[in-house]
Amino acid sequence: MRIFPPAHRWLAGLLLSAASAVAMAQAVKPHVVVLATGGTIAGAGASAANSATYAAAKVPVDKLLAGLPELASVAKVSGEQVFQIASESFTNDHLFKLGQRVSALAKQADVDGIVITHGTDTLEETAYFLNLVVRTAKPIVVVGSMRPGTALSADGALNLYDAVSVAASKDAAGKGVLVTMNDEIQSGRDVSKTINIKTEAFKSQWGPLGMVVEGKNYWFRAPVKRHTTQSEFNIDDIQALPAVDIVYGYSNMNTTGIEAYGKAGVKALIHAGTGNGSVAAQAVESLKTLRASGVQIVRSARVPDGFVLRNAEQPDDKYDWVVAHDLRPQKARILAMVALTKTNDSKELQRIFWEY
Ligand code: DAS
Repeated sequence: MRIFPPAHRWLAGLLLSAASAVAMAQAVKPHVVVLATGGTIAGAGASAANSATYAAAKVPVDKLLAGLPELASVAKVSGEQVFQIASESFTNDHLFKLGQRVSALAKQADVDGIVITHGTDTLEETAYFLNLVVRTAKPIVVVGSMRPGTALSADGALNLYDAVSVAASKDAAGKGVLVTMNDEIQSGRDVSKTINIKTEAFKSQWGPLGMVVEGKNYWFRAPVKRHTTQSEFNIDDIQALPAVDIVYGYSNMNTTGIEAYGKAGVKALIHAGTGNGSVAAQAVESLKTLRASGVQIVRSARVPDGFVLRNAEQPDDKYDWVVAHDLRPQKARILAMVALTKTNDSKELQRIFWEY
């Protein structure tokens, strides 16, 4: 048997193990699918100085991914252009189609994680919807940006890199739908856009779940509300989303909006009340009439943080109303829509609002 001299033997061993390590790494890289829907992360401005004036939903997903070669070191990435819209224009139809695509991909054995690039305006609603109806423990990460990629100090590239990195991580599994913005990993349930022009726009009153820094996740808490695999809801069982709308409470409140939504045939009305979900005296009878006609009334609050106490500002038991707990009106609307696909019993709805 030919024996290599010691030095050559060591070098040959090193080269062989390095080559096999690279081959192994490439072969076992997680496969992350990026579903692009538009938004600022796909936006373009006239000049680098335009960090807030630009057109959203312009850059296609293949260009987004080509502009981020660093992704190759994190995962095997494939892209799909699901929509190309600004997210303020999302409809239930968009939500439904996206949910069906995410659910189908999550079932594929060759898909390890899913990223959705999305406008920031309604990102929180989509993230919560997917959190409720997609039955998978695989990481699903929704990501956007506050500045277009053409701007100075654009945030989209790092946000997208973080999203793919988290979606490729085994330790991100089973934590519900996640949102990566501004180095933070947020719960899709808890997070909202709280500032309309800063890169640190996305906050949760309960804090982020963790941070992602240079492709490594640092976790500090885990969700306690039901989600994904623990959910009783499944996009595969839902045929359509019912009409649920929101009325806003304010000084000099009137009943025009409440009555108009009643005539329009909503199945539930979210009341974004002042303070702890307070309802103006002049609006109570209209809401009671709507309830009596079979419409569910859900008391949320226009005040962003805290949670609405049942039977505090209003006799919810007596009026047979539901409280939205800590959910902001736009999130309460998502949960009410999903819940109504299963039940129209107000006590069941209240259970669902406690649990999700
Ligand atoms: N119009 C916003 C949207 O598409 C742009 C953005 O911030 O993503 O949600």
